[in-house]
Amino acid sequence: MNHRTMKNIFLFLCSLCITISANSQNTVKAPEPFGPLPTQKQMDWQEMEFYAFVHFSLNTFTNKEWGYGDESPALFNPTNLDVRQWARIVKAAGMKGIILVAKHHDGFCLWPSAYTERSVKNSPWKNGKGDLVKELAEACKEYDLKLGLYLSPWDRNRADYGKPEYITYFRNQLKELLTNYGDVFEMWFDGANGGDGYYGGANETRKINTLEYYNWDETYKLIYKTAPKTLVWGVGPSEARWIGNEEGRAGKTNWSLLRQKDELAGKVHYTEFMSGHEDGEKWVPGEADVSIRPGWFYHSVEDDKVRPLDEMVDIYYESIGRNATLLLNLPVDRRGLVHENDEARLKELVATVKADFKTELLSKTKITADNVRGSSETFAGKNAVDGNKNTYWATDDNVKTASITFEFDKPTDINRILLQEYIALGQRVKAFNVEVKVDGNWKTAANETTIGYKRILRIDRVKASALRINITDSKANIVISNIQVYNAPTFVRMPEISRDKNGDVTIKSQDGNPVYYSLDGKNPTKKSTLYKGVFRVKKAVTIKAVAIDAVENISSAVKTAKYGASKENWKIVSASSGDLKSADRVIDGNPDTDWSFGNDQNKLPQEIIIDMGSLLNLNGFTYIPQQVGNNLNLISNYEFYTSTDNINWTLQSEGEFSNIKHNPIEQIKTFKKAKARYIRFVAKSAVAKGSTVSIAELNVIETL
Ligand code: FUL
Repeated sequence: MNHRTMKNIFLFLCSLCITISANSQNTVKAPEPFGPLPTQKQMDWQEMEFYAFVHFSLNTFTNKEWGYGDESPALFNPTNLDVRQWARIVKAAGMKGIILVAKHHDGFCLWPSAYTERSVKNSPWKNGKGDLVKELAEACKEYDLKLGLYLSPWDRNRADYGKPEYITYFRNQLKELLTNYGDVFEMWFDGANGGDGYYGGANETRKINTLEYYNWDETYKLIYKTAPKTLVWGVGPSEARWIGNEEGRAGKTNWSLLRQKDELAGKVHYTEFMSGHEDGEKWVPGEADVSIRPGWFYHSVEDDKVRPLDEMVDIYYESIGRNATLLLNLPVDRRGLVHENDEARLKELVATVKADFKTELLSKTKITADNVRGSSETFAGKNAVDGNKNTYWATDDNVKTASITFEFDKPTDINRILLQEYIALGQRVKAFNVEVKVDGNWKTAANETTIGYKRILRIDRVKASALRINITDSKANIVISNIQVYNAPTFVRMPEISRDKNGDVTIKSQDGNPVYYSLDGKNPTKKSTLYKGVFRVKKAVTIKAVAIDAVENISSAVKTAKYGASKENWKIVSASSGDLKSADRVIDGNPDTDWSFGNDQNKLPQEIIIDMGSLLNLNGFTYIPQQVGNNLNLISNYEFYTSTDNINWTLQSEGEFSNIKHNPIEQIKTFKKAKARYIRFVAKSAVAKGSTVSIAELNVIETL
């Protein structure tokens, strides 16, 4: 063989090598999809991540959470309604859309429906010429936001509710909403259904079988025919599910899958929605809904009860950070505006989140994955940090455990880890952990389960020279589209304040930081009184406290606790049943302890009488329902009486604790001023079937 021939053979072999390696690149196929998959509509929806809810209707003007159905449309009279203000605030917060409650359970419609007189057309707002859905649709367009709508399946006003005619009415309204206002990104069907109501004057209780009555299959067909781009949420064979609580929190384990067939057969308890079902047969991702205040509708008594920043930040991490979307309610007030306090809190939340995710730290690291699909660049570890949502790190078929390691060029402070699966191919990861290399030693920083579309972990800050993600269990081979790491600024948590029956105040800082407080209503600083131990304040007082990180000199948000006069002289006089020895829990100042009365033998109503020890001027009371436990014993209808002598009683307030089942918050009821020494609280009906009811705390609202 001459030199030339050898060279030719050499060149031939080289080109063969290149071809083989090029082929091996090209022939490494993408992973096969696994299990139930999202539709494009569901993926686009999931990427919206954060959007707003607006509850604004007759309830805003009647100060209720649920209207009975007999309220006059004439009460709907906002003085300064400005949907562009809503849109501006929502847009500035980086939210991607607004879901408006077009009709709540009382049946009042915010658009001039052709099928009812119970709408804005019979309200003084714009002399009956207004159409709020239209106005909001236009504002959303202007601000590049998507519009979603809530149409309550339950209607406490309609005489035909419970009959087939109502279903025709309901579907007609659906058609109106889905055809007259442009694209609707989400249609929201709430699960609350059947119960007492006005029902055209019948004033009775009507129970329906939600799953059968609405014939959801037909209703959904109609929706998809009219508006194929609309994603349907909630009851029926929906494309997204409730997260199982109204606190905006998803489970740490959160599958975007659901055994929806079982659910439609009534076999799934709603608490399972927090985590979905690993073996679910359909892609039904979770949406976490929560109001920025305790209630869904605006109540001026809640102006100082806007959820604290600490809670809002937790909600963010426990919804969007746990593979759910976040639907945050802004209850529009009687002016027709998002309240200043709510806007301010939202801005604080957004600023915190922005600061937390300011600088990504992995993109400059050295990356090694211990398994890369077909050893191909197309599926290498670097694809998880390239900022491209369509590229990913993937492992070989059947490789369900694998590690990816990131080495920093120098030890780096880190405390946030963000992971995303490439969900177009299904949700796979069942378990993973995170290790950090500190001072040359590997240690575990987190042990977790699912990832899904997005998972964000908050870990204690560590100075790591390297980070390793170990996927320890997966349904199929691993497909990770994004991994990011951040060093969020120190977040100092607010202190907890509690006061017992005798007026003894305890303040606890959660991270052992020093606490400073004030009793004069002013915001405390480092110059205020340093908390050194329990102190006593018997009179009505507003306590404000902050924790200050001693090292970094960073302050927490201000914790505010308002108390009436101490309950030192309060005594339980009598109760119609129950263990009286422990009845003191109703007045012990601690919402985490409760007292039960009534049981299956002792039918409701049941009542408790309290002596407050002296004559007080009252104009309201609050009932804190049982807070601790799984099946809470909640009161749904009540009467509240006052007396100066424990003989003659005056009924001051009666009614329902609306929506207490899904949102068991402190219930605040106000009435006209009354002098009283004794109060009598009657539980008329319970949420659960039995007749055991429970009270965590009763308080009175004093007036001058
Ligand atoms: C609940 C309803 O009953 C509430 O009033 C509110 O609309 C909330 C978002 O859903 O179940």
